[in-house]
Amino acid sequence: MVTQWQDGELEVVWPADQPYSKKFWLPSWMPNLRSITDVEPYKTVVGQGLTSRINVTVTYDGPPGYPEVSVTVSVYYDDELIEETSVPQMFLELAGSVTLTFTWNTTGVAKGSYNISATADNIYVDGVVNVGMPSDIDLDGWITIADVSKAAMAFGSSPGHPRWFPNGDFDDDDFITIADVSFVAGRFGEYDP
Ligand SMILES: [Ca+2]
Ligand SMILES: [Ca+2]
Repeated sequence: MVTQWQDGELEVVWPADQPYSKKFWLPSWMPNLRSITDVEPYKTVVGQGLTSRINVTVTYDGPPGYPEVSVTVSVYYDDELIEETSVPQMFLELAGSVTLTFTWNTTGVAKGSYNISATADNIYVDGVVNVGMPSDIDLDGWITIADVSKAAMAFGSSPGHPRWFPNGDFDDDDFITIADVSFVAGRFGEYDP
């Protein structure tokens, strides 16, 4: 007996003396069940040559037994690939949703504003990250007291803290330390050529 449960899903049940059934997914109708549901860059401003992390959440929203063994998750700035990785399908089905952290190294990336997106069975665009002169937190082309004070005001903070300011975490270690404040203070007076 053959039953169609939904578009693209057929179940074949063998006669009673052969107790066995199998569901088939028809590739051309395969739905977007492994969806990117969130893209979250840690920073909105990153110094050229420095790194920023990007969290990408992929969610499985279908019945068990999806035929693919893994899903490839790719993250992009505009049309350029940052990195891709694959998640085992079985793990995704068990967990329901998985958040992956990618690291974007902006070495060689032109200064400018970029849309961040990720793909799995779908594409999800979220968040704009500006690549600028390192330490120029406010993107005005100069390293001024405004930039220094933004980092200094966040001194001692980490994620979850009310003064946490990821754009000032130049070394991406989840802490605004003396190293971060020194990084911007040491460039005081520089301007974007
Ligand atoms: Ca500035
Ligand atoms: Ca830091």
